[in-house]
Amino acid sequence: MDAFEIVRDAADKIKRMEVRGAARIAKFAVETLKRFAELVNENFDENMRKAAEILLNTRPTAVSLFNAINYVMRYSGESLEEKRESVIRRAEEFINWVDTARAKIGEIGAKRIKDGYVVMTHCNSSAALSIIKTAFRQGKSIEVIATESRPRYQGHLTVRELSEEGIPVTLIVDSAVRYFMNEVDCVVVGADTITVNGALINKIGTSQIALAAKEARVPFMVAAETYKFSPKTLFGELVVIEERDPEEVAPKEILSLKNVKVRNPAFDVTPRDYIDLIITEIGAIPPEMAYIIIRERLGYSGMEYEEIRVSAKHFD
Ligand code: RUB
Repeated sequence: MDAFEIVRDAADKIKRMEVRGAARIAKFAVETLKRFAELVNENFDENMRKAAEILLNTRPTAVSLFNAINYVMRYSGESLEEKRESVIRRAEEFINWVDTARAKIGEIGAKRIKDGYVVMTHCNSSAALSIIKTAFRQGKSIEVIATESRPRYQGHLTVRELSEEGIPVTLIVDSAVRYFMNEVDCVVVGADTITVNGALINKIGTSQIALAAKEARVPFMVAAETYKFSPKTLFGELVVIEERDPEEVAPKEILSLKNVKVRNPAFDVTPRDYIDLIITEIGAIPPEMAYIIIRERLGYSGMEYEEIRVSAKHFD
């Protein structure tokens, strides 16, 4: 495969959701950029930029993809070899960030899960599951309630993963969340994006769970690596919510009915008032601290918009 074919093939895998989940998408995009940089021998800057844009124009909502690509694209060097080495080094740094952050979130978050807890989770988040698995590995007897997460049923991945780990898990339909909430001790979900004002963007249905949790006084925790915080929201941009093909949610005979519209948003927004804690790899923080993370951890203070090297064309 030639270098651009590798990138287009990777972009296709992300679009078709063969590779999915904010952390996995970010890591996969960075691995792809690294492979690309190893193969490119001319017009390095221009070709890197093109490859970065192809990858960015896949899924619009998870800021992890944007942060990952921009991390790598801040490479330095004068000669081709220096630039190539810098891309490879930065890509490896980012990959290491993904892996170590997930483990650290597991350690920190597990302290909030007590022996005997019933934990509800939604979709399939590697960060949220890291917390649940760490608590279980510490010997705590816990149970999980997992939503199926229509329309793509990522809940099936979650129950499979938990079952392999030996963790008792109950699968429920998304609309049964309120029914089961009184049996739940805490909710743990992942994040696609955290905005500067501490709102969470995650799999569609997350905000309903947060609402039900608040009403039932059940703590609602978010597991989010610091690369899930959005510098773009600091500059006033809104997060684009991906709306997918209606065919994912309704059969053709319904889609062809007169006067019927079918919509399929993939994510929703949970306001910060519904979030008790965000578990990051650098600590458990209240959502109000999102700005500090964007400024101090990601290094954007609002002055250096030009520092953001690559933006998705279709979604801006
Ligand atoms: C996945 C989803 C996950 C977050 C966090 O959506 O909403 O909760 O991406 O996952 P999709 P992780 O399946 O549409 O990509 O913690 O693994 O990054």
